[in-house]
Amino acid sequence: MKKKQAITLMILMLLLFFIGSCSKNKPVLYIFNWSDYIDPELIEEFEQQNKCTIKYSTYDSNENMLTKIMSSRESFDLVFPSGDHITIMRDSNLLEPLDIRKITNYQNLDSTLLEKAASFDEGNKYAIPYFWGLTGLIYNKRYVPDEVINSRSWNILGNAFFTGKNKVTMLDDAREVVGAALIYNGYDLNDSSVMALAAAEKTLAQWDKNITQFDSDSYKNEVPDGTTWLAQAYNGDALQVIDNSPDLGFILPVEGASLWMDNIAMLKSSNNKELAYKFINFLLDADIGKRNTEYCLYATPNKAAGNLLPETLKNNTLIYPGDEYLNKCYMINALGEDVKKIDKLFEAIKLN
Ligand code: N2P
Repeated sequence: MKKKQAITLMILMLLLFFIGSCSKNKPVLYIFNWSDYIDPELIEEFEQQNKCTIKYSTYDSNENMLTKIMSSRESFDLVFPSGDHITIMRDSNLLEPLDIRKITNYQNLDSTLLEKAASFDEGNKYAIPYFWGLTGLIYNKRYVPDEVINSRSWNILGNAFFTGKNKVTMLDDAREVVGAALIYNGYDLNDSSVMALAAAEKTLAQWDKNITQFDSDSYKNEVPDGTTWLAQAYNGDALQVIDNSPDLGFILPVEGASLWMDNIAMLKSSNNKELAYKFINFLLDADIGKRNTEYCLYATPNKAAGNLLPETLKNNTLIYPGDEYLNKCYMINALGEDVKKIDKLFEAIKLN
């Protein structure tokens, strides 16, 4: 009996050792992405297909992503910066030039959008377009009457209806907040001239009377539960929560909106570039891209994936607005040193 027990124990120990060494030997891919920006099922699928582990972390702004990358000892393989941050990170020598030959699904990308991406990534060397989108306003119809929304203007943020109620939020993002005020005043959101910023400052001082916080994530819970009634929001994030609640609405303001393209980029410091290439290629697969788009509800730059989308999604003008609206929108560009003027204005508003 004792002998039997000893043998069972030995087998158990061997088994544990085997399982332990297997998972230890599994390659690990470190991914750093915006929150709510991938269908979680796809992560599991990739792990199973490639017998690897994905360590997935999220951020809520380009600025926070960059700070963490520069300061943390953790090294990531793939990040998802917006266009202006591709330029900034490329110029800081943080990005790995991509070998397109290793990305066989690259041809699925829409060539028109690749041309647009070349405006922040000359020659399409460092960035693979992931999703593009626009920023607008999400609101809860249970609390905000139609009369307040009817103007469909950015200036709803300053409506006296909200004053003293602590029910309005804006994104924690200098380019988005100052950008909305610039667009409202008829300026390009990349305009950092004294005149443009003075107009934006005046508007923001007005809006700020209603703003309770600058936060890029909480509105996704707080607008549905009524803690917040109106919030500046990324279109896809807003549509993800609206999906579950008929009380919620989202508008793209009449004056126009910010337009951004987020991208997959590989860090120069990546320790697992081969696996990172595999993950990029996986995301660019037509069917995977379609499923990811259906989950995230952002516009896909993957033409093959886009073709597979259901008509309701293809025709959703809050995801794919027509040219008439897009012509009123501005892509957030890298501004070099001038961005400091925008950051300073934003910090002053936040301190108020
Ligand atoms: C995803 C938000 C990404 C949009 N949650 C910001 N570029």
